[in-house]
Amino acid sequence: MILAAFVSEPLVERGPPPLYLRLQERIRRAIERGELKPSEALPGERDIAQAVQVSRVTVRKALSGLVDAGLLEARQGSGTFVARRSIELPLSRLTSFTEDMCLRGVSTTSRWLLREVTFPSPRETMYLALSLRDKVVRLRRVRLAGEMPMAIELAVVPHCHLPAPDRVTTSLYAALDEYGIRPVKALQLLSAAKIGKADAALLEVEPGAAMLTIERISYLASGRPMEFTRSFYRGDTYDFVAELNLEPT
Ligand code: 16G
Repeated sequence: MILAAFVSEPLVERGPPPLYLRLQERIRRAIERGELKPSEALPGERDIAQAVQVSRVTVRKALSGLVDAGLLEARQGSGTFVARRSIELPLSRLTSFTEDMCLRGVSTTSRWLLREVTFPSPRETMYLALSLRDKVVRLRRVRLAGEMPMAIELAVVPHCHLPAPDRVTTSLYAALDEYGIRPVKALQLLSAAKIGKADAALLEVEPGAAMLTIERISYLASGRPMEFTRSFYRGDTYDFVAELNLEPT
């Protein structure tokens, strides 16, 4: 069995802090560095104990402390796993991916899959209320939070609103802001799906894993649609929160 880097060296008793706390520190660091990924299984207690040369009681104490701290999850009968780190996103605020992540202290990057100026599909023409001669900018990206791929996002914007698509580096909304354009309203459609093979590779999950699809049409203050997006979010990294208010009577 190949053991993870965090158990590659024995822990040597050298006075305080106690061994279980030092083992916890190693696991914590391995999670922070991404050597242990969310939902990844840890080696069994016995393997860890042998590899770092401490007793199983010490390993159990270290793991149960990390389970209590929410960093690990103990699953009955199947072992100990790195906890899923899910990000809660509000459903009622019109923010961009970059702004949402920034609020959570996470930096974002994009892996570009497509950036083109082209004619819209019939559906896009309809969603964006375009004429058959209008062109659109089509952007397709894998959106990452830190090192982790979170979503695949297709954004379609009328070319007249984004004459220079190269201006979109990290954030589409920041680039639109530069043209003085900002959506003030959006309609979203949420649905559940299973991820296909090609997208699974992009999001580094197993084919068939659960996904959340969100389609959004955003509107300018004038009522004109300015963006159609279709995003596939990894089901294990997002929770969406909706705030519900009583309609004033
Ligand atoms: C969000 C929006 C998407 C928008 C993008 C802009 C949802 C479901 N979708 O992902 O419509 O295009 O933010 O993000 O919230 P950016 O400015 O970071 O490129």
